[in-house]
Amino acid sequence: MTDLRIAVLGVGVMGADHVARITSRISGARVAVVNDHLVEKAEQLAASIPGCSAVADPLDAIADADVDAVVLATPGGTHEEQLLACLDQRKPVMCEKPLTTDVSTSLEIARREADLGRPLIQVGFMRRFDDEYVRLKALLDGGELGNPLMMHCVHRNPGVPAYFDSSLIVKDSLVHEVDITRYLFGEEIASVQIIKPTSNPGAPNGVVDPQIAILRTVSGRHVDVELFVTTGVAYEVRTEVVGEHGSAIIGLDVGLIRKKGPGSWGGTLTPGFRERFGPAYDTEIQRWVDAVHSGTNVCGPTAWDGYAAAAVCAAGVESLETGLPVDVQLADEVTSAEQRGVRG
Ligand code: ISE
Repeated sequence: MTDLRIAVLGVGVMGADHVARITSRISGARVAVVNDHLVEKAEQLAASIPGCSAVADPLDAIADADVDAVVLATPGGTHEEQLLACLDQRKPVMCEKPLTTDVSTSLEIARREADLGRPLIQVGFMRRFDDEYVRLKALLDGGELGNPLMMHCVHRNPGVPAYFDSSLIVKDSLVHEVDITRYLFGEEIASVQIIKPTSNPGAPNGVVDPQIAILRTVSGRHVDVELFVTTGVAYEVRTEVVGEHGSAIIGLDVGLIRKKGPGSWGGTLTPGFRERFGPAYDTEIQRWVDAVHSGTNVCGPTAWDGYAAAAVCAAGVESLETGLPVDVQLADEVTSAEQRGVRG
């Protein structure tokens, strides 16, 4: 089997991470091309990887004859054009969330891919590859908790980049709980409400943080999410499902607990999402590489999942304004896409 030749577009935080993992931990693939709007950064990175070149234009990188597949880690605003180019070139693509930055273009992308008759786009909702979430899903699917009734989630970041605003807390952070709710419960989200508690004085001026999101699924299940992205403490993602016959919780961060000195004990806090979900990203990319080799191209969240998440987040952003529950508007194809079994 010859190595899959991957172009990584955008080599900032996530892209650089993917370049490192493909180069050192993923089998059956190598980074053939890198691209970034900071051309010098891409050139420096390419120079450190055998057989890799820097291509200045992302569309040229996608069209490059020496590229078999693409990892998109560019800013969301560029995804539409780059995904369309991947579809035109029939090249499999692992797209970091968001699929695109608005609902209508996300739907357009999912429809274009469907018209081609074969999946090419996987969306980077990495939690589906995390060992704890996989075990929680298996527990629910095995029926041990009976019918799941509620889910309580905590999503805390020690801090976020300076460009973060209140709506990004919905579209960039809550989007993970949106995807995991659809994944764990296997049904769509019908409405979203965002509640605004007293703001953290440490949050940048005008940014509503924390937020509480209330999601209601089509069958009436309740999901609440505490979103707090300026805690200054640690990366904390907890998920507790409560069912008819008990409950299950993940994300307690209980690694090694050490006792030291008089009167003190404790463990280590997780600093960020790359540390918390590092093994999940490795699994996600390895399985995706294997799926591309096998010709199935997609082994996880699809373009339809990316579109559905965008639709739920759009309702969330509307609720941020009004404080009221907002119904999610979904195109009919979402259900049929799931029935075709393309959902991860
Ligand atoms: C970031 O983009 C992520 O994907 C992280 O998982 C999330 O915790 C963070 O809030 C986002 O900004």
